[in-house]
Amino acid sequence: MNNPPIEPIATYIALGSNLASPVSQIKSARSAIAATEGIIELAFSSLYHSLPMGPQDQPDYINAVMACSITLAPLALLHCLQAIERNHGRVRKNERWGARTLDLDILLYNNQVIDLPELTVPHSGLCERSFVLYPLHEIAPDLIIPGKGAVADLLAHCPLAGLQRLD
Ligand code: A4P
Ligand code: MG
Repeated sequence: MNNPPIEPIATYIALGSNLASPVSQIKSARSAIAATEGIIELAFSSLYHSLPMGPQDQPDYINAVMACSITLAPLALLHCLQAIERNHGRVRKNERWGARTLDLDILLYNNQVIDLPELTVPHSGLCERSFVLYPLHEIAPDLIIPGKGAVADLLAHCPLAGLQRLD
């Protein structure tokens, strides 16, 4: 039997890349996400240049955040995003926070708190990463993060750490 249709849900997706023409990777990923059945783009932040978090012997990153309206269940969304990562040459290695052509993280799924082996929402790093908070605040200045507070308050306590907004 088919699953019942899901009412449109607001979701926020973080995009990051530091290999193989990062700006092109992010733009291409945006198009791929927006072209996915069950996903409608609502807003897209500026691109941001950021210094690597984690191992320092890797290139700088380009980051952005996208707001979407979706009719996909949380794990279905995760699997769509992982397929887009693979299509962009993402190879998963054992190194934590290592270089990658494309990383797509689900930041928020409406106001739901999800704690599954495969999926944690809100994303665990959301509140302390300038390369996530600043683009998120740019497109959703009044957003409240479930269990964490207002994105504007989180941002006020988050150093830029070298983050630069690109034109
Ligand atoms: N997973 C759990 N919750 C989520 C979620 N909300 N969204 C699971 C997406 N995936 C989620 O992720 C590992 C597993 O997390 C997945 O299998 C999924 O089931 P991954 O993408 O394979 O590995 P990862 O990204 O290396 O791990 P991690 O810990 O998620 O890394 P982050 O937090 O994504 O950080 N520096 C700058 N400047 N900019 C960056 O974008 N990114 C990273 C990666 C490191 N340094 C960076 C940046
Ligand atoms: Mg990831």
